[in-house]
Amino acid sequence: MDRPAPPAQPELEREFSERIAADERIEPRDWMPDGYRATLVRQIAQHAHSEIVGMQPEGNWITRAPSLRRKAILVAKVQDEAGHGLYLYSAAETLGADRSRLLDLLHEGRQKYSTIFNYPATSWADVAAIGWLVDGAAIMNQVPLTRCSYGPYARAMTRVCKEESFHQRQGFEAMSVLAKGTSAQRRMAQDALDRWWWPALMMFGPPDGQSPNSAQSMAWGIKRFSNDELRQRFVDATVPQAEHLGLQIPDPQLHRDGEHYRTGEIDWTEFQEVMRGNGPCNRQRLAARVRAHEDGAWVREAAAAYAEKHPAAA
Ligand code: FAQ
Repeated sequence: MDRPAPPAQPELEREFSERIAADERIEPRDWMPDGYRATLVRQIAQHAHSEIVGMQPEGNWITRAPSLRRKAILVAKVQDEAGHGLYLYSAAETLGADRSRLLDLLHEGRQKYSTIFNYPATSWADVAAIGWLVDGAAIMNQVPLTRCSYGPYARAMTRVCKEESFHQRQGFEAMSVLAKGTSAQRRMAQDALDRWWWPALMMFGPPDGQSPNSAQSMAWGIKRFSNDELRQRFVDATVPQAEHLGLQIPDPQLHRDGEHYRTGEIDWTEFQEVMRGNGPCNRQRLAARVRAHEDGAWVREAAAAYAEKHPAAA
């Protein structure tokens, strides 16, 4: 018996557009335009790379955490970040991407990771600031992604956001201990805020007029809010937290405007430079990542050999 002919391309495109308009989830076996698939692979890969490179600034402090309790929390947080990378690489695989190819692209500097992880964590207060500001910015950006039109990415984000919100709270708590501590501790906390504030604002990406991917990503229901909208939400949520801590946001132009706080101009030249590989730690971060990958080769080989011998357990 002859099989019915598959629907023609225009029909598939119309069906896809109708499903997006109806806010339905697109799943891996569904038809999707090539551009939609490529955009998701680009964003999810960049996000996964950010999680695993993002382990480095805080990971460097595990051996120097000020107490056993802080060390246990930090180990768990850094491990969570590795886990987030794994969910995200798996989500990219559902789109047909090859995980080892994505890692090669990262290691060759051909795929991006977040600019924020190219700044150094030079004191314990930086670990607190990363939790408070970097995880805070990450949640602001990622909560809307739980409603992303692509099912596997949205579901990964639901789990990631639960963990990130714990990370943010532990960062704020660690920051408040320093802010309420000795004058030296308060200085450390302020210094960390001074150095992480502007890079955290840059995490949301270029301003709306200079964000080439936003319009299409929003039309496809991948992004739900623009870069500037999310950045503004982060500023509005974080300024009162800094006031509560008794810390000063390092921006003389910061002012209240109705229900919002308006910041001074972000240095977009710095953002572009860091994105081009010229940030304070780009080379160091990539070299550490490549080294970790090479050092882990025996683990991948052992896992593959075990899976071959014991297919049921794989
Ligand atoms: N860094 O047109 P748009 C975390 C690139 S996870 C580097 O606006 P789009 C957890 C962008 O890729 C942090 N590159 O792009 C954690 C594009 O380049 P391309 C990561 C950036 O995609 C916490 C070009 O600029 N989160 O922190 C950045 O529509 C603590 C033009 O920009 C995610 O990845 C940047 N900051 O919007 C871990 C969330 N911004 O590819 C450890 C998911 C932009 O055209 C410790 N991603 N670019 O060559 C997103 O929501 C989006 O991809 C944006 C960018 C909003 C980041």
